[in-house]
Amino acid sequence: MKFIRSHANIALIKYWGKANEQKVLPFNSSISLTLEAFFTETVVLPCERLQKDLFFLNGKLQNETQTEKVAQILDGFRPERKAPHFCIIVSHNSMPTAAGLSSSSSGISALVLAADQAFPQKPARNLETLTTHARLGSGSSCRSFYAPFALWKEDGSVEPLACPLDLAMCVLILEDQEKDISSRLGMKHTVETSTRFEAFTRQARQDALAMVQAMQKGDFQTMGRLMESNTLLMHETTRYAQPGFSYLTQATWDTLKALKTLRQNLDFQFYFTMDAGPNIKLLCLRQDLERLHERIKQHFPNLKTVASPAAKKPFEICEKPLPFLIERVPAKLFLMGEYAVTQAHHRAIVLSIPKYTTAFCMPLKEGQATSLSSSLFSKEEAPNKMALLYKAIGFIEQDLQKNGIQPRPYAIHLETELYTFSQTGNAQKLGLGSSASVLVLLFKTLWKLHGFTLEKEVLFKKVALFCLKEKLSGSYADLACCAFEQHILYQNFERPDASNLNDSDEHSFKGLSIQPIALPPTWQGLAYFSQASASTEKLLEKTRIPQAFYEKSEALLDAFLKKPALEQLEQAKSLLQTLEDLSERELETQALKTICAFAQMPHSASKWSGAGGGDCALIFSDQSDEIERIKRTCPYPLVFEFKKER
Ligand code: 2P0
Repeated sequence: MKFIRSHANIALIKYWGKANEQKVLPFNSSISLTLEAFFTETVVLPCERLQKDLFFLNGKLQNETQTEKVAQILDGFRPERKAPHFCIIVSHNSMPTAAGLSSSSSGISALVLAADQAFPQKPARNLETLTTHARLGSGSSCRSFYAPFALWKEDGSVEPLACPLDLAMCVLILEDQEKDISSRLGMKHTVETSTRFEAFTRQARQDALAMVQAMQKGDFQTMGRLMESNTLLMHETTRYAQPGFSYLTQATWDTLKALKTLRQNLDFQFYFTMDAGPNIKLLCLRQDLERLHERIKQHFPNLKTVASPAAKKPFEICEKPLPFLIERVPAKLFLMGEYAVTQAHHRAIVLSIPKYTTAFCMPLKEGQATSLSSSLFSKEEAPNKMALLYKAIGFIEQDLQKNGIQPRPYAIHLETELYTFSQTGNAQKLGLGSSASVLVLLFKTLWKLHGFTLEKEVLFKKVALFCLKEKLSGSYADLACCAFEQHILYQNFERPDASNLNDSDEHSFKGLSIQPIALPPTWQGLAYFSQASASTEKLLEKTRIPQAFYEKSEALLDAFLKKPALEQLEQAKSLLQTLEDLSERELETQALKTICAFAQMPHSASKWSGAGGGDCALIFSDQSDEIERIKRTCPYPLVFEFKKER
């Protein structure tokens, strides 16, 4: 995977205040030095299965506010902020974030370059366009497009600056915590209220001109002095804001004092500057960097320090493996045998539907906390469903340990196509087996993360054992279909004694049989969503199913396996209808009836799939024109189309 590495820049002459907030145009030109050791590496990965952007910074999934900032920048590059243009954004900083170490300059420039790479344009965007995008995200980031020196002018343009000197910086990290007042807010407050702001701008404009001249001449002393007076003036503006504030702390002032003493005793020069944080950056000639760093470490043994030469190039592409696992599991619909299959030794045919639940999983470093997030569930069901997933995670980790594998931390995010989302963002299940999909997916992904691709049957058994332990009802045919990822003939197993279960123990799955199966090659089909969700569990609680039902179901299955015919679907539907009286529930809802009525044609057949009372209805035909006619006229949402095999 191609990551963009972009370097942070430190201002020698500061940008402090926007003359035009919307366009992010500065009051005065600023000048910067781009640093080799301070960088951000970023990749933007458009992912068609995502329903929102996922932003991982230093291995942590970021919250909505942080993600929104990134999303706004991506909006400048992608066709639309909707599927299939949502992205995974993975970013790492080499330095602490938002601590006045200019992480935003490298962060935003890397993001802009990575977004440009993810959504290329013809003809390619030029540097001016890219720096404009960057500037809107963070003013200073537009200077990171040049190295070692950049000039950002009042009209918004950015250009490289010439200087014969080879420079470097030594950074003294007094605090690496995020600052209380962001530069953006601090700057705005200063512009609006500081009595010293105008004086600063006037002086900074002159400083910028003088700096360019000193740089051209290679006059290091003048450059250093200009840099120091400029930073002191900038920090003075904040103290004269109303209310006043300062990014500098007592530790900054104490360290500066000690540095001034130190520099009197050295036979080489260095100069200081500070940005929107208490940390101090020392500018020196490249040839003096190591000695300066040594002296600083001796003098301030308790401080964290980083020495960095100036960057030669502003950004580069680095090839790295994507620290990410993307796994998916398809959905299912019952073709026949539902209900009967809830009994051991009875069978059902379950169709695999290529609508996916997807896991995005990022391995983390030892000591980082595992996290689970998902946009899968409706608000009402989320707490229960998430609790079940956490239990599953516990179960999987125990199982890993039992197998001699130490579980590692990770951040996992789950997305699904098995829900529709209303305008209000509320989720509605499509009745395609989302609960089964998500469980199978979790097991599949977490084992993969630890280096193991589970065989389909092993995967099924592991998930089934967890479900047995949690006393989850049902036949588990849905789990099998999701694990096998193909149409299956499933035969249910005798429920074992839950106290002693083992996935390699045949006794735990007595009677189980899972066989892949194909639909007749001439069949075409449509699956429609009735726009209501149903629950088999509730139905089963109430209904005593007569023996004859099981026998008829098995006979139908045998007939289908011997010689499939469309009318068998109608027969399967009639059989389900017999449960309606027994269950005292409306199984064939008006919506299911309406959908099925579209199949009243010579070469078509229909049935509802699963519990009844909602979910989906299936229509099959061996005539394309009938299928086309139904497709044109049926007003319900089509969730999937089964194409004829060629
Ligand atoms: C600079 N700073 O020139 C100055 C000196 C901090 C102090 O540019 O509002 O994150 O996003 O344009 O670029 C930091 O401010 O601010 C900054 P926005 P940004 O490096």
